[in-house]
Amino acid sequence: MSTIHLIGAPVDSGKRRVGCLMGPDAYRSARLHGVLEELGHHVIDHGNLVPDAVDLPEHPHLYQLARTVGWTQALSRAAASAAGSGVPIFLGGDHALSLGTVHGVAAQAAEAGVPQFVLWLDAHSDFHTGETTESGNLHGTPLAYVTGRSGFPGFPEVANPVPETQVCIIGLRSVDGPEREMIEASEVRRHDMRDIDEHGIAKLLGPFLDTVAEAGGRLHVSLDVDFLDPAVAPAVGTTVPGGATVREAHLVMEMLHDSGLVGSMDLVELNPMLDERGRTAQLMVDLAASAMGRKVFDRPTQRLL
Ligand code: 5AB
Ligand code: MN
Ligand code: MN
Ligand code: MN
Repeated sequence: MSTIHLIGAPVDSGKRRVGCLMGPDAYRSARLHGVLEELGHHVIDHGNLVPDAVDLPEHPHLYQLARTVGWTQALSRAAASAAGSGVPIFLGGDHALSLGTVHGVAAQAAEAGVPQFVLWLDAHSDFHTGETTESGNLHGTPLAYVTGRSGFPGFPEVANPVPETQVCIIGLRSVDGPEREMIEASEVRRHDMRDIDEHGIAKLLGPFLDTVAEAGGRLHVSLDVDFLDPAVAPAVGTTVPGGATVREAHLVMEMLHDSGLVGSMDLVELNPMLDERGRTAQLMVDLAASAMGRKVFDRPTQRLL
């Protein structure tokens, strides 16, 4: 059984469409705390973080740069301190929050002498830098930042970049031109939806988990709602058809739990404004429960919000 730190991160500055700030409370309303306690874990809800006040001028292209830098600083500190004493689960908030969470857990891992690995479950690669992003939306940039790329003015220095070979993206089906070029020139492991269709998701994830285990590493999991098919997870601003099924996503979570390698997790991009009777929040809570040890046969047949 683990100590689980629930850390609310109502980050809404990573893109134009608002609503992700309600994410943490949607997870609370869907009983995340109780569900994890029922699995026997010691669960502490730390409430919601607030961003540092950062004095930076408006950037001509990068949307809400100062606020996102403020979140990155605050989240990095929180992640570094929680990672040493249990499993933090960050309740987003949009994906810009991972600029801070991965920065923080990687710093703590370096201090502890443990190799940090990252699993990115997402339709998108989030591999833009501040220079390549066309939209200027920073939720499309965290993987480039935490792997140590330049083009992030005002952000904390990345003293402990996650090595490319220690990053795996699964679920890809929407990648912009400059991202594709940078990823193809990198050693980041990546699997698109066709790989999932052709090989099955377990065959993609298994070898990566073996690599983490062999290295004695620790895994940070970043779960973007749009990894899932929008038919089952409508509450996200950046829907892309053709995503993972409910069972594929659960299988990933079940394998993650069996591996015993998960050190921290982000639940990101849930926009409750776009949900239908809370079903996306509910599905994300169910997935988090699977990642923390719930078995298929333990799942309630029906639970109404
Ligand atoms: B998400 C896009 N590549 O840069 C951009 O949802 C989308 O965190 C980014 O994966 C999507 O704006 C970011 C077109
Ligand atoms: Mn994302
Ligand atoms: Mn995405
Ligand atoms: Mn393939």
